Amino acid sequence: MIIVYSPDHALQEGRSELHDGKIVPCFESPRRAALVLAGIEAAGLGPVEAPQRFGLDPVRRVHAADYVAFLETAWGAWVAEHGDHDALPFTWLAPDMRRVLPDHIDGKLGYYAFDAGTPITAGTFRAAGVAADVALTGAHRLADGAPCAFALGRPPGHHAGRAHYGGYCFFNNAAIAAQALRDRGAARVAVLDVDYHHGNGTQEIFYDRGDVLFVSLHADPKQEYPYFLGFADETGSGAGEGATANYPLPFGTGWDTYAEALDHALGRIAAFGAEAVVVSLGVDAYKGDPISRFRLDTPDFAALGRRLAGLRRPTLLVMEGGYAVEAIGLNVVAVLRGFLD
Ligand code: SP5
Ligand code: ZN
Repeated sequence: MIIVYSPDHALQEGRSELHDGKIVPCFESPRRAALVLAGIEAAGLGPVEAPQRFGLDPVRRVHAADYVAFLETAWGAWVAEHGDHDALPFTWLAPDMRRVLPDHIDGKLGYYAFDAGTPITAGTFRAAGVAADVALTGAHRLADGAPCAFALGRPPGHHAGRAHYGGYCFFNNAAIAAQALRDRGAARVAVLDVDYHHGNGTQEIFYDRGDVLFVSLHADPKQEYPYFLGFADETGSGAGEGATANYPLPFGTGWDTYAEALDHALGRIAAFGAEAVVVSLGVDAYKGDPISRFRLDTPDFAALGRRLAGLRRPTLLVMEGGYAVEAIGLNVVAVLRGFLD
């Protein structure tokens, strides 16, 4: 399987995030991708290829131009105001307030962010651009005829919406790749999100579109982050009515419950007639994940990979979450091996 990877992901190295009322070291770290690559090399999977550069036009196919420009300039504005340490917002827009873009960087962070877990650093914009290039390279490989590819990038993407960031995500790599597949001629593309957290950004981006199906298995937002999207009654709007499907699952979900929902989700993708599938591949449903509460074990990830392959469609796997760093390589390799079986 083609693995797309660049070491430039390490340009995003946040220092800390707000977690359980404390400032703690970031869970989303460069070690994650390095350990996944090490696992892939140890398993003899490959070839590992560098991404091509696509620039920002394909990013702006799913993100607002003002949002992209904000990310490009935020670090400089932050340093000028506060000095050379990570930028985090401390206040946000409540629904009854006015959505007017502030001039001050602190207000801008609150305008575009939705959590205090996603630091902007000196390298954030470049790293996010490389992560988009990694996903885009995989998408173009599929469009050129490859049956599958794995986009091993970070920062992750599925929480990033058209004009907001959060959940360790800045550019929505999976959405950018899905749009690129559409632009390369796939009439219908499905995004299957198996990260433990709901892919609120991806859902928002495609919510009113009938050409991209979004299907997500995740912890019930009544109990878990991101809390404010991902309920079962969200099914799309307008031309996208029926092209969103959410499977919220309870804390403690293990493979049996998960597999039942997964089979249902895969049935939706087959019925939709997807010509290509983008998988938002988080492995944070793992039983040992430090911030998650599902119970999948490493062999279950192999079973997940086998089921994904059972769709028998061109498939791009895009790295999302997974924070049990000691197991992240094994879990991702299990998915890839299961897929290739
Ligand atoms: C890409 C991705 O997986 N992003 C996840 C972002 C989650 N950030 C907030 C996590 C809050 C977890 N709270 C769990 C409490 C455990 N004591
Ligand atoms: Zn996640």
